[in-house]
Amino acid sequence: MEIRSDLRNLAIIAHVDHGKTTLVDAMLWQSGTFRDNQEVQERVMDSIDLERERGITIMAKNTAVRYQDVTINIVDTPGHADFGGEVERTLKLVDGVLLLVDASEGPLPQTRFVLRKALDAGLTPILVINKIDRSDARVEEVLDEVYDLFIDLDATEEQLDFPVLYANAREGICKVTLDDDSTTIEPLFDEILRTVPPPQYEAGHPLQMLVTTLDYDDYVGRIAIGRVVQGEIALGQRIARCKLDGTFENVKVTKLYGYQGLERIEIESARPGDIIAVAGLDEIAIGETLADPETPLALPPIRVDEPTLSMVFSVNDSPMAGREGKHVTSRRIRERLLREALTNVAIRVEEVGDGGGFVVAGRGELQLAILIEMMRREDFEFLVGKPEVLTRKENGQVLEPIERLTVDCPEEFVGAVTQNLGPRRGRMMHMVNHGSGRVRMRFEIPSRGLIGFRTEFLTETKGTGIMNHFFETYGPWAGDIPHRLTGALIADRAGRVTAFAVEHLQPRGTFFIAPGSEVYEGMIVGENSRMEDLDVNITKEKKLTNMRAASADDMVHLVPPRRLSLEQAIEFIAEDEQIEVTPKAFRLRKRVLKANQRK
Ligand SMILES: Nc1nc2c(ncn2[C@@H]2O[C@H](COP(=O)(O)OP(=O)(O)OP(=O)(O)O)[C@@H](O)[C@H]2O)c(=O)[nH]1
Ligand SMILES: [Mg+2]
Repeated sequence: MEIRSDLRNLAIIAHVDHGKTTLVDAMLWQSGTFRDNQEVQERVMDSIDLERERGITIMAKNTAVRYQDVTINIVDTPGHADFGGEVERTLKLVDGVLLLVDASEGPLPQTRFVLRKALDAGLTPILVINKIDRSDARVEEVLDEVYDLFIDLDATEEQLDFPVLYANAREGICKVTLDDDSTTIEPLFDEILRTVPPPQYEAGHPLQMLVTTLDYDDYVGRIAIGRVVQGEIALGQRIARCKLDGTFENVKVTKLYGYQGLERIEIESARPGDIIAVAGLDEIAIGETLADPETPLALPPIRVDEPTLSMVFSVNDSPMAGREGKHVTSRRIRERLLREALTNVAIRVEEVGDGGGFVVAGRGELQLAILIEMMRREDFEFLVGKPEVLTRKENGQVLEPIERLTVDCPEEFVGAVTQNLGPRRGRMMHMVNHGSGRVRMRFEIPSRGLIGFRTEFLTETKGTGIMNHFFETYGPWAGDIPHRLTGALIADRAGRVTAFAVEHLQPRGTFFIAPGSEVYEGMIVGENSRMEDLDVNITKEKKLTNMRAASADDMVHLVPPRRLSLEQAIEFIAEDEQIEVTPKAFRLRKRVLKANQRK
């Protein structure tokens, strides 16, 4: 075996918000990637609009820095469980991982998920305990918890021998011991060079490159990104595309890129270990291998966990359809969804047929909500239905996805939270009271039972609770789970909402929309406090015979509407309800609009 001593490839993995993208900032700055006076945004790798708005990473991205004549390829991954597919596919690019753990929160569910994937892939870990500046940091304990986690995950002796570093990513400081006086990130770079194995390859082996990411460029078309595992690839070279169905196609490399900081730069050739992008391959897909046309050897395909949740996307047939969006036809929606399935390994799309729309399957509500949000920003208009879990049948038994849920909340709310989880079929597996006034509990719960839980949990714990969950396994169908216990308030005719009507109807429940909004028959305008649906005339005008003139006084009695976020709307809707998504708004509606056809 030969080695590339001038190269290291590593991924940064962690639970949500433990500081991955912030640490990459520090590595970019301190490796001299930016000019001193260059204006660079914080968390620069979070380059997608939605990532900046929500402060989370959605897509894994790679960058490269130079340190002491060594190129270090760094892959920043998302920490949220719904984007776990991103982590699984990018682990194919690297030989080592930086496992980041928050010095106060310690390992959390997604830490476990990503570490399990990394250990299974045989990658070499480096532990970085981050946020040591936090006043509630408990570094020693957290370190013990991480050892326990490694043991629990059956780490090998070698993997258990991981180096430990301590960091304040925000200040760009990394230390070998808690009390050394390092003021830079250098100890981290040194440890990476020492610990992460350099890429290995066989001299003279024919080309093999695994495609793990697709990108698109208006000029050069589809771009395949991945790691050269064996052999060399050069501009103009004829290569073989090993397709997923086992067939081959000969193609030519018309553009080749490498990475330097945040830029993609044109290169002439690449060698084993390099992370590169290849353009000029029209139909290339993730998981395919680019190989030598004489000896086309496909690499093992990328395996990711199956989707657990699906939603039906369909053409908007509401009375206000086509007013706010540009792309409204089934054909456009299909194209867009298929493109998503192509580039996103954790999304599946299936056509229902007969205009019934498309079943879009993913890892969770957030992942699907992000897709909906992206499409609406691209001027799409469509309907989505209630999320449903994907069940399986084994030996005649129906199985459903079961998640591991971790809840952390003040002691006083433990009763309320466990009571809420009962009917949702949550089973408590573990409970620790750190003695700090907060309690941490672990449950096993069907994915179904989690729909709508987050909102209720935050209300119950007055916003102080923290919860995390991720898919664990398929288990026997747990039985009925009640969804929403309330009915909907539904507009019984088209028109504009009046303050007069809202004032008289508001004792019935909570409204989602304000006076002046346009409504149509069958549109959901609020939540009934009772179990059944209620059709209401929300457009009623004050009778002219009523002599008292409308005054500002009338407005004072209106309770402000409860504006649902997209995620809340997804949690709220029942089976016979849909969300109408447009670039300007989302409206809730009954699937059957006419009141007399609904009963
Ligand atoms: N106090 C403190 N805060 C930090 C530190 N590192 C990061 N943060 C903060 O933690 C928050 C999350 O940081 P990110 O870098 O976005 O975390 P992430 O792991 O990339 O998050 P996801 O990609 O969404 O999983 C931000 O508000 C950071 O400013 C640190 O060392 N100390
Ligand atoms: Mg991030």
